[in-house]
Amino acid sequence: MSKLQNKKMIPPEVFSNLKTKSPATNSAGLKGITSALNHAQRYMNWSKALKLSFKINQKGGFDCPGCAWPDPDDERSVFGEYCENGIKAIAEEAQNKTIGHQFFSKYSVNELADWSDFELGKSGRLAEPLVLEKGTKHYKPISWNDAFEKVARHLNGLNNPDEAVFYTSGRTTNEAAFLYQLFVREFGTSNLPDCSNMCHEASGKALNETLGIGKGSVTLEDFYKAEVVMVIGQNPGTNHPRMLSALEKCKRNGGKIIAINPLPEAGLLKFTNPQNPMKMVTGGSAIADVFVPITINGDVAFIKALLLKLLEEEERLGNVFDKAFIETYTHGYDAFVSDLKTYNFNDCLRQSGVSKEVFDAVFHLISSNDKIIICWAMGLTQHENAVDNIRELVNLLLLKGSIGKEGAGTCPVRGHSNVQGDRTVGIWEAAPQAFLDRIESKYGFKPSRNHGYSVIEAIKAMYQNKVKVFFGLGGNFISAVPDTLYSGQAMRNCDLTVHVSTKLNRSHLVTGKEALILPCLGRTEKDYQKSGEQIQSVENSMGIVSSTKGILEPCSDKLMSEVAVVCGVAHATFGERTKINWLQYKDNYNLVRDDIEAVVSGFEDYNNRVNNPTGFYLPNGARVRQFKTKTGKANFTFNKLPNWKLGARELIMMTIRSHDQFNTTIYGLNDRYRGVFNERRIIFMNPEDMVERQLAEKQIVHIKSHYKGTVREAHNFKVVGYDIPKKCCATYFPETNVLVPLDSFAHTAKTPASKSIIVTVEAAL
Ligand SMILES: Nc1nc2c(c(=O)[nH]1)N[C@H]1C(S)=C(S)[C@@H](COP(=O)(O)OP(=O)(O)OC[C@H]3O[C@@H](n4cnc5c(=O)[nH]c(N)nc54)[C@H](O)[C@@H]3O)O[C@H]1N2
Ligand SMILES: Nc1nc2c(c(=O)[nH]1)N[C@H]1C(S)=C(S)[C@@H](COP(=O)(O)OP(=O)(O)OC[C@H]3O[C@@H](n4cnc5c(=O)[nH]c(N)nc54)[C@H](O)[C@@H]3O)O[C@H]1N2
Ligand code: SF4
Ligand SMILES: [Mo]
Repeated sequence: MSKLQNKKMIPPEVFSNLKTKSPATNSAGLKGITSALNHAQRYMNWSKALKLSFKINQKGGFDCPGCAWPDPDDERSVFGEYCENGIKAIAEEAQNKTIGHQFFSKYSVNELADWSDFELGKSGRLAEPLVLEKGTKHYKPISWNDAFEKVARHLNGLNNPDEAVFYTSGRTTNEAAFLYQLFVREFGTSNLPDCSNMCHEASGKALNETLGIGKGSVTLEDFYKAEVVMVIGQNPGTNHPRMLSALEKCKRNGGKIIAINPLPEAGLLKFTNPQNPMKMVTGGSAIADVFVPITINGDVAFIKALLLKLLEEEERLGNVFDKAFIETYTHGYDAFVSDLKTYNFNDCLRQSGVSKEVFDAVFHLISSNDKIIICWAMGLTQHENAVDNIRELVNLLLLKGSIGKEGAGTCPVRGHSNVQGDRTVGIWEAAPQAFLDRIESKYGFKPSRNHGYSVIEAIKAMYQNKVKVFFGLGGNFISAVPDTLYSGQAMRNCDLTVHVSTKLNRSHLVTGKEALILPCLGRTEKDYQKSGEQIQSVENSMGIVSSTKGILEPCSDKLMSEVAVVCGVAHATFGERTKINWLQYKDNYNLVRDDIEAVVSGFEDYNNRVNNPTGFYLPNGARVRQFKTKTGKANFTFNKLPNWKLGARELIMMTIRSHDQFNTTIYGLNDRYRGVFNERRIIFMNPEDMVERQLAEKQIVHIKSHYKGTVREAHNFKVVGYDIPKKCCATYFPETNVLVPLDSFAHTAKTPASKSIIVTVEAAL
């Protein structure tokens, strides 16, 4: 592969103008509000911004397109239920500027590939369908019909349906997602990789095996009643800002917060509630009662140390474990205890990098309480032993009986606003056979019973020319996936790549031999169809399904809803050979919800209940101690300590989000809470590690990752000294995805291990 080609796949390696300050010690508050308003004002007009901020997350309003944190069932603030990043997410979508054929006749795909992700995003909303024909370098307009026909021609020309891959990002609503998977299954494949494969897949795997449901068990009310909330491997101040309000309320009610993170994230330390005018004046609340500066991937070691001490205390005093719960509801306790006893407390604590003093503070809180909630996100799921991380947390909750009771349980905090709902309605390359049975009996075709490709498998198959068509419903595949250069080549090997998108991104520029951009409506926009204005629905991180309805006029009259796009593609692909009347769904989304009700359990009376202002809860066995596992009980598991070792010059690197991005969408170049301004090409390092390598603050370095003898390189990053454990370092995603080895992923879940990359850092000469 030529160097030039490489460069077109990754963000340009140029610097802006790095400025650093001491990291913030408080989150949200007035600065959060001003930052959000500045952002809104820069890209939207004021009346639009105001209208949106009052309707966001309100009963009957639209669901925030940001993260999947739930809305309070009652007491919603009249100022709007939103946060700084929610406002940024809608400002990004509801931009004034649009781009169409004139923009693309001016700039070739190669020119655009030299733009930064920030610049690509700021170019405006995609306003008309576009095609990149074979051998050409400029996108041109295409009619919707011709676009659908082109997709259909490619799909129908394949030797076998498994030569196509259908990716989903997690913003897609239940209605669009259900139809999409139905179309894919009728087409004949299970190739439905999704962003979840890179996100909470490990949580789903671990929780299904241990508790019989791949989702969390708590509700917002539980947060208000918990005695202890452990926030581990998660940065809520940036990524789930309104979670801080729940933590604040928990503390007001006497709860304690333990934060376990290699970085002292501002949101974990102190928070000023922007919805509370009094707090804005008085300066906010401290959040974490105990902060645990753990080494990257030291979590199993730390939790094991905790389990060992708890066992010791239980054997001494007999009042630490919930023996009645263990007896009635769990399986495998004795074997678990024998396995645990093979580990040594001091070794575990040493491996976690945590001091005895901090350990004791955590131990005290856990041993003396039993209403415990554990929240986690990507800091636990993106490691080779990610499934072990989560199973070990479940072991802890089971010992304490902290599951299926008030104020206690599991809380995997989901990322994209409907990533959980997409899985519920069938976006799953490994869907359960019972679900496929119901599809077969409702629609009369035989869905493929084989497991399809997950993200990593899809990339390999494309690279090996086993896949010819890539279709993406939302997302930015090429920037989100690991091993950018390999994956970019995989994309280029396809005959056709199609993206249903709202905004321009790198995946529109690293294409197959032909490419289509199909522009769609966003969450904030009204969706007019034959039967009138449509509502759609989403499921949040706590299993509540609620409606969402846009309030702005669409930014262009050439957009289609995702539902209409899926119906159009299906109709063109199947023609007369289907029994399903594909076009009727787009005229009236009630029909889609009727079908979801018929196929997916928990959706009884969907069309009525979706109008309930606070939505409705889906059934959740773990919440009521019905564990639908193979043993019929909650299962204890054995989890080994990770066994990677660093060479003398090596560091372990995590790829994280700045405060100014939503995944691959870059809102701005600041990471205010971490004191970094105007630059993303940085590497956070421990000052002692810098001295050992003779690296100065802001020095330019190259980073090399080392995996099973293969070296991957990312060039031109500036060093920023930071309060991070020794031998650990951090960079931003997606700039360093080029360093994440495709073959380094979580066992069984296949989540790329993008939080534990072994690297060396060298001064650029
Ligand atoms: N504003 C905004 N909101 C978002 C997103 C966004 O990009 N921007 N993305 C959305 C999505 S899709 C997701 S999945 C979530 C992501 O939400 P997070 O998981 O909070 O996001 P990351 O930045 O990946 O942060 C991971 C955190 O884990 C810590 N960490 C890393 N490695 C380890 C480890 O080995 N052990 C421990 N204990 N901690 C570790 C990091 O220091 C960091 O604080 O946010 C969602 N919400
Ligand atoms: N190194 C590293 N890699 C990671 C991660 C990490 O922490 N580190 N995190 C992983 C995680 S958790 C995730 S979830 C993935 C994210 O992977 P993706 O979901 O694929 O990526 P996003 O950046 O969220 O997608 C943004 C694009 O979605 C489109 N879009 C936005 N809104 C809509 C809409 O309403 N409809 C449609 N059709 N399109 C829309 C826009 O065109 C936008 O450019 O990345 C993963 N990759
Ligand atoms: S916490 Fe998440 S869902 Fe709520 S307003 Fe903020 S970004 Fe939106
Ligand atoms: Mo995610």
